[in-house]
Amino acid sequence: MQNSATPTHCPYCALQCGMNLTPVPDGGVAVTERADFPVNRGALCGKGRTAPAVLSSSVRLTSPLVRSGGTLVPATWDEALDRIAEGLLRTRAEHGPDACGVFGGGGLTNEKAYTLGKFARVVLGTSQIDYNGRFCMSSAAAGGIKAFGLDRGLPFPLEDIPRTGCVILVGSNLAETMPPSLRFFTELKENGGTLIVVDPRRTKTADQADLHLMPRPGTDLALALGLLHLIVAEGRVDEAYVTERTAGWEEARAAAMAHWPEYVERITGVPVPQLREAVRMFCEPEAAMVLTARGPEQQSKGTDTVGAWINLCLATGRAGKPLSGYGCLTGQGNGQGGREHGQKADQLPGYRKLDDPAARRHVAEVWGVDPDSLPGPGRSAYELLDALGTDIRSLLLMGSNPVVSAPRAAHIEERIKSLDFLAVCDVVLSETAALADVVLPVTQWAEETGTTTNLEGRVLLRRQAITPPEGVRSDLEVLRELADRLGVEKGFPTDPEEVFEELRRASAGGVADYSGITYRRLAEENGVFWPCPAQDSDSDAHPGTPRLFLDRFATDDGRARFAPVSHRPSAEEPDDEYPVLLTTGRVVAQYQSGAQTRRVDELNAAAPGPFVELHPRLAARLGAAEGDPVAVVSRRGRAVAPARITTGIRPDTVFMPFHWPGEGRANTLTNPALDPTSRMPEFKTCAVRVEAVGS
Ligand SMILES: Nc1nc2c(c(=O)[nH]1)N[C@H]1C(S)=C(S)[C@@H](COP(=O)(O)OP(=O)(O)OC[C@H]3O[C@@H](n4cnc5c(=O)[nH]c(N)nc54)[C@H](O)[C@@H]3O)O[C@H]1N2
Ligand SMILES: Nc1nc2c(c(=O)[nH]1)N[C@H]1C(S)=C(S)[C@@H](COP(=O)(O)OP(=O)(O)OC[C@H]3O[C@@H](n4cnc5c(=O)[nH]c(N)nc54)[C@H](O)[C@@H]3O)O[C@H]1N2
Ligand code: SF4
Ligand SMILES: [Mo]
Repeated sequence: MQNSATPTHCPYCALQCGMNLTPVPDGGVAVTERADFPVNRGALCGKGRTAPAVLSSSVRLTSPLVRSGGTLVPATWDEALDRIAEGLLRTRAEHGPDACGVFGGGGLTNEKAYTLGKFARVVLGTSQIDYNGRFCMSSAAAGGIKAFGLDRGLPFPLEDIPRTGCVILVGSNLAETMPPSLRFFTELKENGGTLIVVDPRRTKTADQADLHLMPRPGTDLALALGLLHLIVAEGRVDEAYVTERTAGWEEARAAAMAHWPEYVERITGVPVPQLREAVRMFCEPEAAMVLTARGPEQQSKGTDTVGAWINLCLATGRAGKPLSGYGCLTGQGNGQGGREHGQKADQLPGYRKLDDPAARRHVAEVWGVDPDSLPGPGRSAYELLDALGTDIRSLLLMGSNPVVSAPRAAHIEERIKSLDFLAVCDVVLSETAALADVVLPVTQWAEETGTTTNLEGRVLLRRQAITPPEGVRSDLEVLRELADRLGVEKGFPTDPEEVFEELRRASAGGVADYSGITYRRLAEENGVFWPCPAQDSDSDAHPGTPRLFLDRFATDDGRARFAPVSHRPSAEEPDDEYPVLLTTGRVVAQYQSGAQTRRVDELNAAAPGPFVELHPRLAARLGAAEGDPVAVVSRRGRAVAPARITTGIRPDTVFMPFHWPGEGRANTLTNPALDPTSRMPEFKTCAVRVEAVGS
């Protein structure tokens, strides 16, 4: 490969920080600064900085593995691919195409996500495909589509944040989950703007806030309704904007008026004076933003909750205007693009709907198949995992580690074990790969080229910087080989640019239109925002769309829709048996299920294992001291981890990060209650009891 630095992007989160990869004498690469990418301007978190460690052969898979006599043993690529083809063909012959499941990931490049969706529909003929993004931002996507007619995480670039007047950051701990982005918020404050953070914990992010609201987990819907009530009561509604650019205000207004501040204080625990202060800070400046992340979204009422926060923006005229708006901070490396090109149960490329006849015709033509041959929508991620071993007998999994990351994980682990056949493509032997019948070792990030779409909707080119180790192949090569073996010899190119060219055509005219984007443009322009439709000639190329909705929303009539929502309790509220609320999330040094970051020494030293964060009052009741093991018990199971005692959490709440398997696995406890629209599980709220261990 090249000897000089290759400009590319981080393999982990949705910021997709720019970095250079420079070859080092022993054959690997080092991460060096790349200052020209506006999102991070050279800054990186520890995960990005240490990402090359996961390229090393010492931690990764370099040979296919097949199960033989109960253990995984090395095999040739042909043996392994033949076994997968046999497994899938047998399931299809015995139980029909819908007994073959496919599970993808929001970390996969656009090219991989697109090809995986096409593989499921065209080669397997199954409707049963979904992906881990369902566990991530699906409630914000559903809320955004309802309100604006379109889901793009941020409708503006991050660089707009420092110039607005106030940001309400709801359930985001971006100081730990997207550290370089904190700069935009410190610049906001330097410019005289204010930051409100809504989080039941006093996080590193909340430390930066001018006002920190600390609601009980699962009560953001009521909180937003209470703020809207005050906005109406204090005469702060932008009536002209509401009339001109929105629909549904009367119903939303009536719902908010039923949530008077004292009632909201009782539900949320946030004192009325703080509600009033938040309204003042949000309404006084010219422009303001609301940004949500997983805190309010990973709830069984996540979609309605997002709707309630959008209502605040609409009532005050803070959407579809410069420096104002609602945005969702999407999480995974390709969390945005991964939800646009067809690995989602109900979706075709270009953010088209699988049940829309025109969309089916368009995509079927690009794919060269009969529209009637395309299956309909399938099950959502949790429902799909829950059907393993019963309706779904074989699974092909690419880019997720559900044994650690799925809700009610002990049950899902059992479902996975009950499959007739499991094939996993991964770079490392994850906890889920360890259960597979066949594991295929794939190339990653620095070893292959591909595009991702970051949380701003900016499509980016990740360039190959090094030659992959011997023995691994790309996900695209895997899908091509399997398609061949399943009798589909055409339509599965392995060159990412060729796949992207097809994706452009498949997305043309769709909501997420990439047809005007080329690899050449991505390289030259440092990313292009979608929608970017193709134009007749290069000279009038579409510039891309950094800012959405300035003239109209993407609804049929161009108006945004208020959400007619009311408070409702979480699926599980505390009771005598389970009196405490558990919420879950992340720490800065580990990523997701930890499959990659738990293999990096520097990150393990910083975050060696799980813990239970609890308030001193709760710790005193248990007789637990700092570092003592405590057990957290829910209706799903029991987890044990050391106590971490802090006054920075509500006394009625405990917090566990979810990055580890084993005894301290947070997802042993979590509740798979699903949001009725987005099918998002309630990762952020369940009832537990906390016990001292060994006393
Ligand atoms: N270090 C690191 N960074 C990451 C990731 C990682 O695993 N590790 N993952 C990436 C991905 S995929 C994602 S989705 C993002 C997630 O990014 P974030 O959403 O910032 O991460 P979380 O820690 O899951 O949740 C954020 C906060 O929500 C709070 N919270 C819990 N319950 C509630 C509630 O009911 N209401 C409110 N308002 N807040 C609540 C938690 O206390 C937590 O501080 O991070 C991305 N970046
Ligand atoms: N309790 C609780 N649980 C949660 C959450 C929470 O807040 N609380 N958050 C949820 C959220 S937001 C998310 S996004 C999920 C994420 O959870 P997971 O879906 O488990 O995500 P990762 O751990 O990133 O798993 C990605 C896997 O794919 C592999 N991989 C990386 N790159 C590639 C590639 O290019 N090709 C292939 N084939 N494999 C690759 C990695 O090695 C890893 O094993 O967890 C969810 N689970
Ligand atoms: S913030 Fe996200 S994209 Fe940036 S270096 Fe860290 S993990 Fe990578
Ligand atoms: Mo996520």
